[in-house]
Amino acid sequence: MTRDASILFSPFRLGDLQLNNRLVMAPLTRNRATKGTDAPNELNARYYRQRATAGLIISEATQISKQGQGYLWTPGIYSEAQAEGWTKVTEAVHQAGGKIFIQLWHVGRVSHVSLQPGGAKPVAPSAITAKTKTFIETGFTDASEPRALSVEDIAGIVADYKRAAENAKRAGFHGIEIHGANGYLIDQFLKDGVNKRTDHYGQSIENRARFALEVTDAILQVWDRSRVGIRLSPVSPFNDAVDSNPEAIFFYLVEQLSARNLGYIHVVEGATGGPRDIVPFDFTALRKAFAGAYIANNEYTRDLAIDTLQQNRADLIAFGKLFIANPDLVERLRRNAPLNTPKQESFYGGGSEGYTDYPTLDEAAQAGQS
Ligand code: 8OZ
Repeated sequence: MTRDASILFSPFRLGDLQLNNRLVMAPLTRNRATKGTDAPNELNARYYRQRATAGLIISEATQISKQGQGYLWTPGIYSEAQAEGWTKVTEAVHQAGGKIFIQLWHVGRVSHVSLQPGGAKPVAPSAITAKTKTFIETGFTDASEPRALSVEDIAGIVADYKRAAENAKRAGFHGIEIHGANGYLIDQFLKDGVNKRTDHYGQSIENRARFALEVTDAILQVWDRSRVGIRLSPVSPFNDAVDSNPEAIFFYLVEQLSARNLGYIHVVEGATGGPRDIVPFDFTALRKAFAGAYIANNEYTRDLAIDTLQQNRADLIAFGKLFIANPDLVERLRRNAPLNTPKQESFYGGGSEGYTDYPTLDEAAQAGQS
């Protein structure tokens, strides 16, 4: 098949929502919320507005509760100040003609006592410490030992998701993405390397998927099904979350989500931010098992995005690092123009540098002339 870039810029209908193109801004942790309140601010609004030509923006991961936080200065959506801060962001994106979903996040065991309410232990399906790092006042540090959740605790967290979903509606988002990927709480329940529970949340596939589906169902009480998606990373070992048989658990989960007519699944294909072929997994079959839209992610290039859409292996393609470095990524891909290089050292924390100062093509051309 001849490669034809026009498919990248064709509109897509996600339920009743018309997306202007097939290019999604992936959720990206940037650690630049307001210190003290973890509320989004004007700088964050500017950053998202700059990227509003994406067909859909997924917000950075946003904690549903203080307990759900695992890194410093990530935004929340559980307080009034946070909901007001997000309203500034959504208004900026709407004014620029964009669409934005919020990614709802509970980190589970990927946290540190210094970030937890009252210095408590982080929570997890089982009391097993994650071999991973988190980010606190003194820099990167080992995740703390967690405590295992009780059944009552789990019900409380599901209620926190629902309240966060209500707050997100008031804050003007177009929809919700549930963060079910990358070794955070939902993924910790799904994967048998982490979940060692012996109650009805552990062992069998149905039991390990229960928490993900309870969270989904709570959010579907607040939002129309076409406005809700979930991000999954079936084979990613990120944050020390692995499963002995990813196809079994993830096909079951996706069939259950399909039966609920969820709007989309957003799949990290391979190791998060790393090799796409780390473990054999039939992502095309996963897509076929799901009735809604499929957003593909992980190390996509322009060519791979075109090929994947042309071969009908995805509906939408999410770009992470390329959207950090290129506010006008859509225009650059349209013109097949050179891309700015992402600066890793300014990904997490800081101010406008490496955040809102990446030039557009037009800005770069003007700077070149002067
Ligand atoms: C990088 C640093 C901190 C958090 C994810 C939310 O991987 C994250 C994250 C990524 O989903």
